[in-house]
This record gives sequence, structure tokens and C-alpha cells, in this order.
Amino acid sequence: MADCVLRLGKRGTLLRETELGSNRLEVDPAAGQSWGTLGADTLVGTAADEFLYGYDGADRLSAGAGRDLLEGGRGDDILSGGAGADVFMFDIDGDTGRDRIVDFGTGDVLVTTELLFDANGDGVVDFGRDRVLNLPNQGTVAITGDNGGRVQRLEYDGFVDEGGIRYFVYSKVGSAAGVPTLTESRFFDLLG
Ligand SMILES: [Ca+2]
Ligand SMILES: [Ca+2]
Ligand SMILES: [Ca+2]
Repeated sequence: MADCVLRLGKRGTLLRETELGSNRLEVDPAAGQSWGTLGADTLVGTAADEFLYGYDGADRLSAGAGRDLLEGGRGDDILSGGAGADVFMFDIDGDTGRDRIVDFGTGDVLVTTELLFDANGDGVVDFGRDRVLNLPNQGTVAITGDNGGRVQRLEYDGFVDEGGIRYFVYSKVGSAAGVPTLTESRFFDLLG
């Protein structure tokens, strides 16, 4: 009999821990979301707007077209938003690992639950010599743009308070993406 453990995540989401192992999971169109397992999963989205959550393990999330929400969770994940204005979520309360975003576009945003370190306070987070974003939880994010170039700076766009949590929003320097990219997405609906 397979073990099944239920517990509450930080944001009040119900997590179901099922089998370990490598899984290929496609989004259930009715639910609009796909949740990974403790193992290394490949999550594949559709052209609709959806939420991909890798949970534990070294996951590969490929959201495809649509305005998607991607959260790798723990483990070293590879995240691809595909076309559309996508939201890449990093919950600083947990260990997010050494992640990679492979197609960060000018319409996309990166969202964290803590303000990122901005050495000179100019509203732009410079990644520094290692060219990866260093998160307050010791996690890192290596970001490649959708044009193939390495992203080495992000601009701070502001924050949103929702459900007792403050979400900080970042985008490519000079991009029009920002707080509305998050608030107009289905992110908070799916958490609700
Ligand atoms: Ca997983
Ligand atoms: Ca997308
Ligand atoms: Ca991760």
C-alpha cells in the first residue's frame, strides 16, 4: 500500500506526498494545474493559463503558451515558461535549491516572498560576478532570457499583500512587466 501523507504548505495549500520516482505529469485541463511529487518530475503545460508546481526533487517544468505560474519548490529545477506573460515563484521560506529559468522574457516576472538584496538601493538587483541571482534562503537562480542571452540584473517592480504574505515582484530591467503581471494572473485564485 502506497504511503500518502497530507500536510499544509506555507501558503495554506494542501500538499499530497505520494510515491517517489520520476514522473511525467500533464496538466489536467479542468483543474488548470499540475503538482509534482517528492521525486524528479517533468511537468508539461498546455496552451491555457495554468499552475505548475514541482514540489521536491529536481524537476523540469515546461509551461508552454499561456500566462502560467511556475514554482519549482525544493530541488534543482529547470523552468520554462514558454510564450505568454509568466510568473516564476520562489518561496523564500523553503530551500529552493539551484534553479534555472531558461526563457525569461520581457513580459515575465520573478516573484519572491522576501525583498532581494539591492547593494546600492537603485531598484536594480545586480547578480554580481557569479551571474546568478542569490536568494535570501541561499538558493540560486540562473536566468537565461528568451533571446538566449544571460540575464544578470532584475528591476524591482513593487509588492502585493495577499493572505498575510507579501509578494515581491521583479522583471527584466526596462520591461513593462510588473505587479499587474502577478495580480492579473490566476495565481491568487489558484492559491485560494
Ligand atoms: Ca517533484
Ligand atoms: Ca507560458
Ligand atoms: Ca527549486
